[in-house]
Amino acid sequence: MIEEKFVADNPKSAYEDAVRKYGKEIKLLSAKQVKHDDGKLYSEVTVSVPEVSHVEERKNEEEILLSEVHLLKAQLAQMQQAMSKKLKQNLQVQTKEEYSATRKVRDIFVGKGIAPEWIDRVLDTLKENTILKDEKLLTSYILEEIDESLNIKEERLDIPKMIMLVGPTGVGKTTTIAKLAARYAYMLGKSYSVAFLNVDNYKIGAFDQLGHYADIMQIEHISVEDLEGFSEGIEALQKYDIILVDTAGMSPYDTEKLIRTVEYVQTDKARKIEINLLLPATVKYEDMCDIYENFSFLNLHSLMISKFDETKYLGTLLSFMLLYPLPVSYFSTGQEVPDDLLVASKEYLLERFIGDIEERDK
Ligand SMILES: Nc1nc2c(ncn2[C@@H]2O[C@H](COP(=O)(O)OP(=O)(O)O)[C@@H](O)[C@H]2O)c(=O)[nH]1
Ligand SMILES: [Mg+2]
Repeated sequence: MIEEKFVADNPKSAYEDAVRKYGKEIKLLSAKQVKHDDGKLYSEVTVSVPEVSHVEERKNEEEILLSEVHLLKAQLAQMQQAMSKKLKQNLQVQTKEEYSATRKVRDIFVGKGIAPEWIDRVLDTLKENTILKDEKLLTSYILEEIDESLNIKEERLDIPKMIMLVGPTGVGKTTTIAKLAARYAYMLGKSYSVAFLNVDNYKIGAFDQLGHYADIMQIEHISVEDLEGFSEGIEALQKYDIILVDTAGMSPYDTEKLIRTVEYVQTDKARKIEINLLLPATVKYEDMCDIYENFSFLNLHSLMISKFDETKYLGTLLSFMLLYPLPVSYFSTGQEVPDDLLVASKEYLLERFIGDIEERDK
């Protein structure tokens, strides 16, 4: 219990000062008027504060409240920190998921022989797309992209027609020509008149493979010794709907002659010559590109692919088709004449490629 004296101009304001300081629980002990040294009259109010603890309590309460507020603030800050940490972790997990899904799918396609540069080009177009986080979706998206990008040449038999097959030795040019002849002459709704022009100047005494097929199928065929005879041969076969031209694997010297001859023939408006490069599905990517580069000056019209039966893996071939724009017309799927020939189709390529991917996935 303390006593305190409050001084003011009048007793009322002195008392109010006391209340302001200690609250209404104070007890009025005395109130008097006193003349001070300055000669003025002042009111002196003396009060007792019954429970000092109250004041302390209030002070304590304030302090407690304040410390609670501080505590709360600290807890809030902690919570915020924890939340943002968790958020960050979640984000990291997401990008990790995205990263691993994309990486996994990329690895599968690249492992299957699809050119990394092509895959990366596709993935680049998907930046921040949610597909990148989903292996299955991403795989089917890439397969769709492959499907869309493949360039397939429709089979069109607008006559008169002349198809020349070029390519390295042993890729199946002569065999494919025999299959095409059988197809055009006997296996379509309409029967076309077909003739062979053989520029495959086989060695004397060697087996005339094309002549053999011509005999069996009763197909007109002319063999020319060299490229000079080529134009004469075409002249002689003008009445046929389709002329199929077989060539040998060529030395650079022969190739030069071939270009000149082809240029000469191509100026002949009567019959356009379609030059087809025959590529085996079995060679590695670099070889495909090399073969293509070596023959591309011939102004290639389209591509045919042989030896599908000799490989399970089509990634390399698909890569080549994705990066080189030449349309593909026919597939050779074995040695059997005339059965092992297919008109090129995306379905065939993708079916085999997908089968291959699934097999790997198991
Ligand atoms: N497995 C397989 N062998 C083929 C295919 N096409 C051709 N061949 C064979 O490959 C060899 C060379 O064929 P050929 O037509 O003489 O090739 P060319 O030198 O390019 O005329 C022959 O034994 C053919 O039977 C094919 O698609 N698959
Ligand atoms: Mg041949």
